Amino acid sequence: MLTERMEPLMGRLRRTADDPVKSPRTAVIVGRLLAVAFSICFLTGIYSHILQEEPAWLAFPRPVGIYRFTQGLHVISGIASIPLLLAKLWTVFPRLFEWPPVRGVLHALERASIALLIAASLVEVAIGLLNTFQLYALFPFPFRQTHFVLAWVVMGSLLIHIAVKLPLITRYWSARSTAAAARSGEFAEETAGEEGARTGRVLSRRAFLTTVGIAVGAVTVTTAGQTVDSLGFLNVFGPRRQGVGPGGLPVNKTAEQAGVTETATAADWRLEILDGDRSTRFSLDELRALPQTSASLPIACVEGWSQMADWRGVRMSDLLAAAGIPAASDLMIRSLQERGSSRMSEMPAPYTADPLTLVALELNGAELDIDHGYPARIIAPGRPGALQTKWLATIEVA
Ligand SMILES: Nc1nc2c(c(=O)[nH]1)N[C@H]1C(S)=C(S)[C@@H](COP(=O)(O)O)O[C@H]1N2
Ligand SMILES: [Mo]
Repeated sequence: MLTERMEPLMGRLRRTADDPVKSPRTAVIVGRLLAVAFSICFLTGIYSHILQEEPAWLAFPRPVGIYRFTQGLHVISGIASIPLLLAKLWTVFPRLFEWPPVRGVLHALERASIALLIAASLVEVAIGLLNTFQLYALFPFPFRQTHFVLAWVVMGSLLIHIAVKLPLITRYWSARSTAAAARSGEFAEETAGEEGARTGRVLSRRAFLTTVGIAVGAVTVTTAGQTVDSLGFLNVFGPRRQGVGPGGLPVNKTAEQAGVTETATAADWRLEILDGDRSTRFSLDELRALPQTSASLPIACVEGWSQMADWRGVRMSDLLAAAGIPAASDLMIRSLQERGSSRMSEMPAPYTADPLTLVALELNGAELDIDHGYPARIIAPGRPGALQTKWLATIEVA
């Protein structure tokens, strides 16, 4: 009964397959681009995820902007994949209504993997985009872990999808192979849209792909400026503006939001270095009296914005030496902030010993603004912004 009523509808949907926009060739073209965007996003995402776990074996402090580059690429490729994903769904839409919906066990598995791929991809890019706007409080699950697990689901189901579709992908890989398939007559239904070459309807594919290209370009150039300096002036939708903020640098969390306005400005503030039960305390003047080092290092936030800045302060290794502690020590760094996920960070020895890792007291030639971590903050090369702890309270040898 249901089948009888559904068939004509499904038939009608299926017939749109002779539209070149919905032909396998278009699906392959868009699919290739999407696979590239997803792969870049996946690899840079894995790197970011592992870095946040602070393993010493992955300490790459050089080049200093390495994380700025990979995370910028992660968010750029993630945002670019949104119009590509929508275009791909549009292209294959008729085929999602294949009838009968299941033709056997293998076919059922294949369709299930596609359903999983579509659902996981949509959720993945949606929560990623929300994260760039710091809206992760919107969902009731931990962002980073969920984003990480879903990434594997997306890539796993994508690999299955590619494996299943491999004959079709190779058939429609190039214009030449597509023409050969059309000529052979063997794939008449699939290549129906390719007939448009004569009727002029192939133009609609070109128009479609041009539209997709413009959409990808538009979302990219209007957001990439949050991390690519030369595109800063086009940054309309990126949530952070380069150069805007105290000291010419954006602020991710203000002192007020972190609840440290009073403790950070208290006259009795001391930076405490702890090693077992030994404690050494430094006032701000005592920190200023130690040798001062300058370093140009970026703040590179996981959310996709980043900016270079000039920092000045005490080298971490000099500070540890002043407290009688070897430079290459694993550290636990704590902020005055009492709540919130970025109130502390671990620092593996390779970063601690790095001559560019500073307890910064100055930013861009002036005393640190309270929103940038006054009286003292961490700045280290090649690390995610979330680990550049502001409003330091204690540094403990782990
Ligand atoms: N104590 C503390 N330090 C912190 C944070 C925080 O919330 N609390 N945010 C971190 C994050 S996520 C980033 S990206 C950088 C941003 O530094 P900025 O606000 O000085 O630009 O600070 C880091 N240090
Ligand atoms: Mo961040």
